[in-house]
Amino acid sequence: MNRGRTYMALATATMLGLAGVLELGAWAPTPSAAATQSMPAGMVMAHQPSSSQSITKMLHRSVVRIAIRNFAFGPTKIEISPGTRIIWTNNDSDPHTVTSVKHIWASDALDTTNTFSRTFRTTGSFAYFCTIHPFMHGMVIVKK
Ligand SMILES: [Cu+2]
Repeated sequence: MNRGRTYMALATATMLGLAGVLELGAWAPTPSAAATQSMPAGMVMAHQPSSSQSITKMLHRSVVRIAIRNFAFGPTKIEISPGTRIIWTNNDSDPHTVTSVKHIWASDALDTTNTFSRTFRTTGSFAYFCTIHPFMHGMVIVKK
């Protein structure tokens, strides 16, 4: 089987808007074959693909930065302490947004080098995505 060709097919499927189907698997307890294969395909190229299970712990910091690069939030899934301010910076030439899945917050479209920040004061899990590219997902976990 030609893995490269499979990646290309998945990347093409993503461009055609099937990303919604693929990304559902990314947050499932057991990542589906489609989800694990889709990660290195088009979205995360120069960037080390983080597994859907990995959580980057950035506890007890006042400020934490998340980069938006190659159509992905990095780190994708982070754990912070209450009161931490997160600053997202768009490093892509395409615009992106940082938008809460539950409509708790919504950024404007960020042009290249633009930033968006939010201070997380309450505990919980906060999923977000890019409204322009809905396959771009991130998660902020706030834990005491
Ligand atoms: Cu985007």
